[in-house]
Amino acid sequence: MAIERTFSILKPDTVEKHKIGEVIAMLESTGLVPVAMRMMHLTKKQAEGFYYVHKERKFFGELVEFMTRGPILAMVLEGENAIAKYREVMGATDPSKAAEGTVRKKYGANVGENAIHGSDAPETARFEIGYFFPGYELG
Ligand code: 3AN
Repeated sequence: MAIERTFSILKPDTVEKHKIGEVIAMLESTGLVPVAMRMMHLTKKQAEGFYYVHKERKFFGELVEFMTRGPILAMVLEGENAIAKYREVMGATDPSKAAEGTVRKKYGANVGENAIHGSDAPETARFEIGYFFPGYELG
């Protein structure tokens, strides 16, 4: 299996609840290593650009409002099979359907406020990492 990089956001709800450390510990315990981090408060325009694939969905406005209500922690995670492994540790989009031991099961409130974001495929990871991190910051 290959070493991959994936993109992660600890969403405003996780930051507000002071669970950054606990969530990162969960990720590190599965072998996902943070190689870049940036804490920032997204503007409306930045959040809309990041989630442009969802712009026609009925929850788009709600999603942008949530993602801009407070700071987030954006990260690049590296590890073996990182994209799939990270999706597994994140858990299902709806925390009530997420498996035991996943981040969303433990920290997600509902399908909107679900604690964490992660890339779902290699192309998405490339776009999302590039959206937040210039190449010169990554080894
Ligand atoms: P995932 O984050 O698990 O890849 P997506 O890509 O289907 O899920 O959705 C992107 C984000 O949009 C989710 N993380 C969630 O915050 C939000 N979202 C998805 N479905 C809903 C919904 N029905 N109502 C509100 N927000 C939603």
